[in-house]
Amino acid sequence: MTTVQRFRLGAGDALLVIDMQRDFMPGGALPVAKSDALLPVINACMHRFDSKGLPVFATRDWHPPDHASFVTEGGPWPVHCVAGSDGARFAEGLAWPATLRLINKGEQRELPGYSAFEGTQLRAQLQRQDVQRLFVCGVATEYCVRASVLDALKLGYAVVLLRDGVRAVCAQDGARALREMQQQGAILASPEALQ
Ligand code: VGL
Ligand code: ZN
Repeated sequence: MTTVQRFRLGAGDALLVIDMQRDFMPGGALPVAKSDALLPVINACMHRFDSKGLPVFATRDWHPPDHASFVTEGGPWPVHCVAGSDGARFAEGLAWPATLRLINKGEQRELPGYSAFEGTQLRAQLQRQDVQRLFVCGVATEYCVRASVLDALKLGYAVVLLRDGVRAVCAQDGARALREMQQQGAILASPEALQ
């Protein structure tokens, strides 16, 4: 028998939504398969946090046009999420809370910018709000979700990864990243387990 772990949300908890932008949706410049299926799951999670007065953070991949990760610059990725472009806009259909805290990342040309903590004010903002536990969802599991989760764990945050709230570019790499994050201390939870 498996026991379903439930999470009672309260002070010290925050939701972190990673890179739910058009370029990562089906049809975008760097599509993540079935990432649009995350929209209702993430909307439900955002509503749950917001209705309890708990903070919701959202990251945007927000690159300069000559970012070093682009194929045009010798990097691995198609040009994506150029700051201010259509592809960098949030996916249609997300019900953001009025109090959404926005974090731009990947703004420095030479840095990969996978992690929500790299070159951003996220940690300072979390400290200001006394956040100790982060619930994480978004894309892509094996890149920006992974890097953000591993950094959060290193910084001492408890991390709950929302199953069905994340999608990978490559399913196999995504599964490996999930195992790695769990090994490093992240807990995998179903969004329905949030109370
Ligand atoms: C991402 C590849 C390049 C992500 C961002 O959001 O996971 N992946 N830039
Ligand atoms: Zn990127």
